[in-house]
Amino acid sequence: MTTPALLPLSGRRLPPLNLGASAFPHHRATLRLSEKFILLLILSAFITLCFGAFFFLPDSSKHNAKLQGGMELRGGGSAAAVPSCEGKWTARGNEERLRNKIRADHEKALEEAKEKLKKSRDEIQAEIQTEKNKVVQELKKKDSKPLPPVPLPNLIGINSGEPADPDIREKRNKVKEMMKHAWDNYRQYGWGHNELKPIARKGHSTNIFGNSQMGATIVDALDTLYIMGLHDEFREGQEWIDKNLDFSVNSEVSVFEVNIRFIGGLLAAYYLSGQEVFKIKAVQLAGKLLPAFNTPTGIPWAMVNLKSGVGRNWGWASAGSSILAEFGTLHMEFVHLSYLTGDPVYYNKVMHIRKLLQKMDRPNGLYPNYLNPRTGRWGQHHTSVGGLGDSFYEYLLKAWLMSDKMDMEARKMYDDAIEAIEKHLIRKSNGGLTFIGEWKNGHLERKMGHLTCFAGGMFALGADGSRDDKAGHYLQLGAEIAHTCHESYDRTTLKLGPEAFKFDGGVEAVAVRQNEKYYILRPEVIETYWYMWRFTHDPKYRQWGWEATQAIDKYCRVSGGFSGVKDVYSSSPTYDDVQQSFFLAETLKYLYLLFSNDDLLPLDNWVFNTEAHPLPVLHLANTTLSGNPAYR
Ligand code: DMJ
Repeated sequence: MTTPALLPLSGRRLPPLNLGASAFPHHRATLRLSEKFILLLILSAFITLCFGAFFFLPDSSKHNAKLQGGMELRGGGSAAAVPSCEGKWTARGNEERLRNKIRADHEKALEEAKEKLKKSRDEIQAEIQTEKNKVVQELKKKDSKPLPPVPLPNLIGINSGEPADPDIREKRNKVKEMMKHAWDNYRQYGWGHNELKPIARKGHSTNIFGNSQMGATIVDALDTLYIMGLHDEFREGQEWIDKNLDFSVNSEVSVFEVNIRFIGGLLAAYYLSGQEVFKIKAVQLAGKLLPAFNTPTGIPWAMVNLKSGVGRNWGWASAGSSILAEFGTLHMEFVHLSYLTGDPVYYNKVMHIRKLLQKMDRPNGLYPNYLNPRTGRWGQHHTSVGGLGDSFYEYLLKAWLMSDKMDMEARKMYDDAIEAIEKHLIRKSNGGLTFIGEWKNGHLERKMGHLTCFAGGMFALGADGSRDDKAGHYLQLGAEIAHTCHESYDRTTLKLGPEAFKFDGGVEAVAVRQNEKYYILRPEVIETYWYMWRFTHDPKYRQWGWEATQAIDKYCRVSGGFSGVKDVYSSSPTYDDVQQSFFLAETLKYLYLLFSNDDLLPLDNWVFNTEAHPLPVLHLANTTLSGNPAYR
């Protein structure tokens, strides 16, 4: 450190200290100089000590010293800048200054509080809100950082598909008109809510979406709007998502539903339109789902609170179990998330689930619907290709398809599962209808759900590439399931399928219990018609699809949208007053595709998630699918 006081003393630079023999003739002068120099050294050491002491004081005293020094300086005297060295500041003086400072601060705070109190409650609330908004904006800025660019997969066939046949074109236009009716009414009466009550003409929601208005219908409908060429409506939806879709809400949602509808919907909208906002939102939401995987086994909870990250399972599930169709229906979306972000975390989560399932014993080769995420043990040995099990099997097949048929591990798991299902769950009724029953309490329940009807399409989709080259067999199985499910529609008054139907005691493809007679605008039967149409081009599938279109338009359409009906066997049906988001995402999309050419979303390039959101095939290297995170 340079000591400024050295210069004024001599008025010039001091000569170097000379202690050699040649120094003696100038002894006196040299001594005087040395004395001066020593004095200077002592003085400079003293000053250095003062500064040093300041820096080496314990924290609190340093703070006080700074505080007091600062106060003195502001008070107008520079002499007190080094007070302790001059011995001017006694302990009492320090205390006094500190007390004054505290007093001044208190007075200032009191003044500010008085000012605040003069303001009205509304003004205070507005101020708090402004502060909150600032914080939220800051967080949003942080969250919406652009993601690293990745090469987009082959996105072909995202437009048109216009059929040449005028009759088919008319049918397709009818479906588009129905979509417009559903959307416009939601737009008018339910905008921002999750779903619509088309009769009460107001918003609707269920516990799967939590207690927040997350615009489920908007997100679910986007890609259908896009492929139908409803671009103004698509843009409205995009704008709402951009401005309003916020996941920092204290809301407990279903991990599965949010994944298939929101993440699937956002990813599909991103791939189709190329708009970054959808990708960013999908990634933000996925981050909020990750805490659900914090269980002793890594099998996720069914529900997670988006804000706190606390997860739990449905109260009704066997012994606190997670559900096969829920934790087993994440793979497609999570692989895409890792692909788009370059972050292996999503991929690792779903691969962990797969590995765990591979290691487990399976009764009769079947996967039970319930698995306890704490113990890693199966719950009740119930197996279903309908509710609670369905899309787990679907995602094994689709994992293989979306890896460009490289993920052989998934294909093997699918083949094994399907063989066990065929052996233990698929039967022919007395009247010759092929059905898929459910395994319950050690025996086969001869009942099939509407949900199970998706399996016809799945068998057809998986025919190519099947073990022992049984393609023909699986295509035939798909056709038989399609036929059975069509019968379940045809044997009703409204020509709409019941929620579940039996093959027992003379009953064939008909619902027996009152609480199984409803139709809630579900897509599965139409989904199977569409896959069968794509693989066979048998005109009966378009015919059956048209029957369903007319029945929906006749019995489910109301002036405020579309509603489910409570009894498909009644000629005067009552409405359930819910327009489900999957009606726009799936039912109308599959109908539209059924009356479009095959070059719209070709199945060689696109794989539909279980909510009918198309995701492109990823051309991933084989090695990357066995646990290597470097798959981009
Ligand atoms: C949809 O949300 C999905 O298809 C899901 O896999 C099961 N069921 C509903 C529609 O019925």
